[in-house]
Amino acid sequence: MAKRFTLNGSWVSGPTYKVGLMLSLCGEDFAYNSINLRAMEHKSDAYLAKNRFGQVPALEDGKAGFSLCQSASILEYLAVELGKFQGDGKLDLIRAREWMFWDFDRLAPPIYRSRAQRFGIRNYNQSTMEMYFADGTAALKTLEGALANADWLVGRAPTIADIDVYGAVAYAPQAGFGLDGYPAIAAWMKRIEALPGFGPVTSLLPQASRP
Ligand SMILES: N[C@@H](CCC(=O)N[C@@H](CS)C(=O)NCC(=O)O)C(=O)O
Repeated sequence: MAKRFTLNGSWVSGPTYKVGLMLSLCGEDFAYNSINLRAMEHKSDAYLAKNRFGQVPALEDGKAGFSLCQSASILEYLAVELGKFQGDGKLDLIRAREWMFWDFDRLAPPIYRSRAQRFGIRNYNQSTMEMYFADGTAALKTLEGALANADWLVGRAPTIADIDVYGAVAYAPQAGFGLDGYPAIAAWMKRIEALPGFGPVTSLLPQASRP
């Protein structure tokens, strides 16, 4: 049977992982289109019709007949549409947005970019790398403080804020940020990893398209 959702993305992409993780935690089987970034498939006219910004991921909703881009927006759409991980009421969703905006302002860029450097995808100079290390460390300290006395980022249950932020922190070791000095983050990650449907960054996303 045709799947409702098709995720367009790359298995090495953190933002694609966030959406794959959300679908998986929601128990939603999804089709997957592998977008070849090296071949610039994400800049083709066909792909730009799905994501005007020419980035992965893009989520197609076959039932609604449209595509969405920006992982945080996609997470919020899925939460509302599927009635999962949206917290308890409107304010929780707004609070979740606070974390998701913060993530792509403070946390994800230093982690993703440091990782890209380590994988040879980028070639930043030393002072830029030092800046990313300082920025990433400051963001991890902020997160550690928030989780010191709370199981979840918003309210008393996991929300899209946790899924979104996890999708950045999970790449920290690959990016050269050790997590040993962050016990609250480590405990929170274990709580997320224990949720039904969880899959790790190394194996959740298919490496090839899947109908
Ligand atoms: N804020 C976007 C970021 C997406 C993003 O940075 N995607 C990267 C791959 S991880 C990409 O498509 N890069 C190619 C490009 O920007 O041209 C989101 O959360 O969806």
